[in-house]
Amino acid sequence: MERTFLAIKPDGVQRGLVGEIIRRFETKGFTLVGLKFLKVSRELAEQHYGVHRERPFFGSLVEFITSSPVVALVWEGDGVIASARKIIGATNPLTAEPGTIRGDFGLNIGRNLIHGSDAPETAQQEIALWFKDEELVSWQPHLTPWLHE
Ligand code: DAT
Ligand code: MG
Repeated sequence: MERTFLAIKPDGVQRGLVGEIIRRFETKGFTLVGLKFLKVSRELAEQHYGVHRERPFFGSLVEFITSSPVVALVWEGDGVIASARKIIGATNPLTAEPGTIRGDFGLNIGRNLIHGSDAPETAQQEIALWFKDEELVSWQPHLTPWLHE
């Protein structure tokens, strides 16, 4: 079953949007399999955003993500990686569609509330980077027959 990694960034936590953001994935019908609340170390931040190391915004991105706690999440479901990206919206909240998390709650590309894995390979890498195997919970929601034919 497909899994993706999401993180509610420091701005989402500070603005009291943790419940609202989690609610969107819960009510869509995806299954929560991992959740933790943590202050991100510089090492973890630099690994997580390693692909952006050469970009001009890398320093401020690492500063921001380590500045205040985040909520790390793993969600499971058919097509969850692409669907979560749609629920999150475009990288720049100003141009993100209304109805998406970034479109509804954000203004600025450096304060875009939530991270979501962009492909199966990055999802796998990010889940392994942020969670130990034993921190992920496989379970069968009783709602399944009401969500899937
Ligand atoms: P996304 O988070 O939509 O996957 P990304 O992987 O291209 O976007 O970039 C990672 C984060 O870096 C993004 O959420 C916000 C920040 N970022 C990206 N492009 C930026 C830019 N041009 N200026 C400032 N921050 C930027
Ligand atoms: Mg990305």
